[in-house]
Amino acid sequence: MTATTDGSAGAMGPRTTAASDTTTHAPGGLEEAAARATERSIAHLLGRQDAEGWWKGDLETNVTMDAEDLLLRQFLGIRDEATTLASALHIRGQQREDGTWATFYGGPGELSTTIEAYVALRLAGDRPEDPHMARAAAWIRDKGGIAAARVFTRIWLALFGWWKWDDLPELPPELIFLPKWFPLNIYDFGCWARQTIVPLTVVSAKRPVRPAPFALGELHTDPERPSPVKPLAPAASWDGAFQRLDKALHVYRKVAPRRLRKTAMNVAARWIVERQENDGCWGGIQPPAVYSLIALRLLGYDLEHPVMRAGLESLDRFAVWREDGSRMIEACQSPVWDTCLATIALADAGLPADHPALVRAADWMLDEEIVRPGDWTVRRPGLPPGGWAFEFHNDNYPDIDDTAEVILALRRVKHPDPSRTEAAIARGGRWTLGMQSKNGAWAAFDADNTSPFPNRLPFCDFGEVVDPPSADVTAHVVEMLAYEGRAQHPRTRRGVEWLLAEQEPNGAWFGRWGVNYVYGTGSVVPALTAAGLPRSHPAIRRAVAWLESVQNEDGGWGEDLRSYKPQPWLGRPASTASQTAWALLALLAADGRDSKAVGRGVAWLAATQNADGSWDEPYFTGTGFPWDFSINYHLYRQVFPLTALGRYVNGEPTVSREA
Ligand code: R19
Repeated sequence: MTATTDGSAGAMGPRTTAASDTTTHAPGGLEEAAARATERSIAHLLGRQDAEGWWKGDLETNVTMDAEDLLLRQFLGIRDEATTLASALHIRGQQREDGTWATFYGGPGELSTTIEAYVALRLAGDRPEDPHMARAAAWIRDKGGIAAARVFTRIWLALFGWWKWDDLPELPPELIFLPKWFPLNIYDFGCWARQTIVPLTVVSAKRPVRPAPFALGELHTDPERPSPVKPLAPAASWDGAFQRLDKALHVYRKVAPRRLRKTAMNVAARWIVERQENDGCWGGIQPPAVYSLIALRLLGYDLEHPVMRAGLESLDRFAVWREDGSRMIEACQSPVWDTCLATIALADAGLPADHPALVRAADWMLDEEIVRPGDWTVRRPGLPPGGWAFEFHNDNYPDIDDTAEVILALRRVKHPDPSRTEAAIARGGRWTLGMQSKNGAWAAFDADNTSPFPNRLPFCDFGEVVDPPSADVTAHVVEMLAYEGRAQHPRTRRGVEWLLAEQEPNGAWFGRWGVNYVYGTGSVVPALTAAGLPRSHPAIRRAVAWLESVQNEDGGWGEDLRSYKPQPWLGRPASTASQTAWALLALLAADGRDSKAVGRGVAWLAATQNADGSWDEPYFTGTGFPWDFSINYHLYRQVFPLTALGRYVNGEPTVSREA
């Protein structure tokens, strides 16, 4: 169980603070203010390092996590009163005036999340006639009720008979037999979806229904006809073709050879068990753990089986207990990511390379290196291992983003055993180069995970289910390769070419794993300059012009999750510490500290810092899946401002030049 690290979530209103006049008008004053803010921020970050050397901020998402945790416990018959009440306290605390729940701070009500939260509160004993519940139910009905919810939500409801299994897309377990070259085989799915879908094939084949502890008629628009028939798209369209495939699979279900099905489920069970991490979880993230436990239970594993016991124990580690007695479930934990970013920030801020905190961090990161093959070998069979995952335990899925940033971080530390660092960096660099996709760019977990088919399945109506290359990850890799002295390596050059081709007409880059264009642009520009592009390069000038055009009046930058929507939100997103820092990283790399926009941004950071050296950030600036799943990384508001301030005060890190 993780102790709460801060309780700021949800407590803040929109920020109105402007940078103070004294700092914006006096350049000498600004440098002093920046230096003071840097010192305070260093102290704050050092105070939050674990004795083992890592940092970890809470990873806040939305109440779907909490609701599904309770529904899982209900399904397995292990839901207890204390856990239920603590979760209900958190869920109630996140409800808004209009009765809804959102997926990010200040966002609009979201139907599936609101349904799941409502059901979880009913499990906790809240009554339909309670005003907060009646408001939620009325809103749910107004939006189309359960019938309009995403597939995952309706699966959860089907587990208790609140939805008909037959009215869900089919996901046959025979999927596991498709060879690696065949469309829709499990390795065509992104690793997070793969680990979720394999157990769900078992669940949807078994179609279990546990007794419902209460009725849910109030969540249907028409309780007499709960599942309206959706019209079919034209057969010649992709949607129409996949709808008909789903109809065929519903028929196949009735005629599927029983021996084949049984074998498929056994193969799936073995696949799942082989992928359980040594701490009992699956892939370091909560959703696969939840569905794997249900699938294995349905295949006869009892709760005392070592696999099940370890799995159930790992679930408790996703729970953050807060001082008010509430319990929040993290979708996953970010210690490796937080630690490499904190190390880079402290080094940029001027901590000596042999500072004990940095050496401890490097030691811990070196111990976290993954030296065995994982699922990524399916697409890169000959490649030797050597990378880092995002979480404490996720050895089967190292990711390219973490590996690049860990290498950048290790380079900043003077470790007493340099040969150890060198060997780890060499393995990580080789693995990263080998994971380049065919198009010259890099994705998060896999190479060439770009099939167009998984997203077409009626089953996949939530989030991303493939892992194509992105500008932010590619930028981090290019930056790392440049600092490793490999800016001229043909693979680096291809990455740079891909980035240049990906720039949006307005000069920005799309941010896949952070919100959004400010993150993409803040990642790409420092990578391009590190790789040797002149500051006068047209791509860099266009990026600078774009960043300057979206700087807020108060000197900071902010971008709302709504920028992922085709019709961008026309509100004025409030400045945030992490996004202001990302913009500054780009501007500092492009124009240096004398830029006027840089001065105003640095002044905003200095003026909004808390007395203890921290920043507040209720806004979500991390991305799990664009729009559908957003993350508030609680350490982003500390590490990125410190990196930006550090580079303002001390200049850019030095790039080693090729021999
Ligand atoms: C950069 C580092 N990154 C490259 C790693 C970021 C990890 C983010 C945490 C992701 O946590 C998840 C992952 C998946 C899910 C799902 C889910 C949705 C659809 C399907 Br199909 C399967 C699973 C739900 O919640 C998640 C959380 C920052």
